[in-house]
Amino acid sequence: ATACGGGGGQGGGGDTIVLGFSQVGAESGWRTANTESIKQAAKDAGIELKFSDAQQQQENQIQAIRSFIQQGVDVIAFSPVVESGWDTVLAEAKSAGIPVILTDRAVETDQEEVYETFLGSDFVEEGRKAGRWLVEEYAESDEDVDIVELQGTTGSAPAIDRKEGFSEVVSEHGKFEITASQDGDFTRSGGQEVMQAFLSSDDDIDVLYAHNDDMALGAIESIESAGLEPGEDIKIISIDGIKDAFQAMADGKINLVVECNPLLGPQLMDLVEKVHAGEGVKERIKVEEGVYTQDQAEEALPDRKY
Ligand code: GYE
Repeated sequence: ATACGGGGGQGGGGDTIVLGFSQVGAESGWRTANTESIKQAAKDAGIELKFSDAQQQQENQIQAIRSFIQQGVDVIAFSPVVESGWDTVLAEAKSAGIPVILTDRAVETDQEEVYETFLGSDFVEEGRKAGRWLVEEYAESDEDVDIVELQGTTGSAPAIDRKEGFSEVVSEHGKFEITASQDGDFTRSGGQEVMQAFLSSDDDIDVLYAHNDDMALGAIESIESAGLEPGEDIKIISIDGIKDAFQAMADGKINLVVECNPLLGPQLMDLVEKVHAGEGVKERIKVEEGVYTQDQAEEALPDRKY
């Protein structure tokens, strides 16, 4: 029987694109905004989304991708929790003839043509932006500057690249020294715990460089519990630009936020449609981002979308 109107529904019209998406987890404000953006954009584009949350575990992601292959989805997209270890599952998707799109984070592979495109930020450049601001900030000072670093998840593209870009810039100046650097897994609790450990072994920290806002916000709690003033006694730089970080900046507790835009949903759905239609897409698509200081925070706050 044929139904008039009705629109879609199960088994209706074979032209609805089915997208399997494997998300990293729900570790940060950035991630939550990214997930919402993807879900909303899929709805808006009329794409059927099979969404799976890997709780920051690579094996969960591999399992999810295998299950998408088994279900015969049209396109697979994922945000790889770590950079390496994807060759086998990517080869499996390829031999099943299912195109793969990487979003947010990159993979490390020497295989050719195992994914269509990578949509995401330039994390090395974000690290450089953080470093450049610091160099400017201390331009007039001859004293040594002790920096502690809160790294994102070990082995993840943003942790590797944000460290690299930052070190590249600050290492050109002898006065900067990264005295401690540890994994806080991109979470508030991770940031809080690791910062507490940093503070108990060093009472002369000048700067905290956090690979994301959530770790910086967790660290602020530890700095305050230690009787110090975040943003004053210890300068704080973080990356992402979530509302809470803008609020902390407006309150004087964070000094610089390097923006990393999570609202990738609409662009991703556009790529899904193109790839599904067999159209060529660029191999690398970067996201445009800014840098914000305390004097801009208050004004920018109402317009922040995440
Ligand atoms: O900066 C962090 C999140 O991959 C860019 O992951 C993303 C990072 C983001 O947990 O907050």
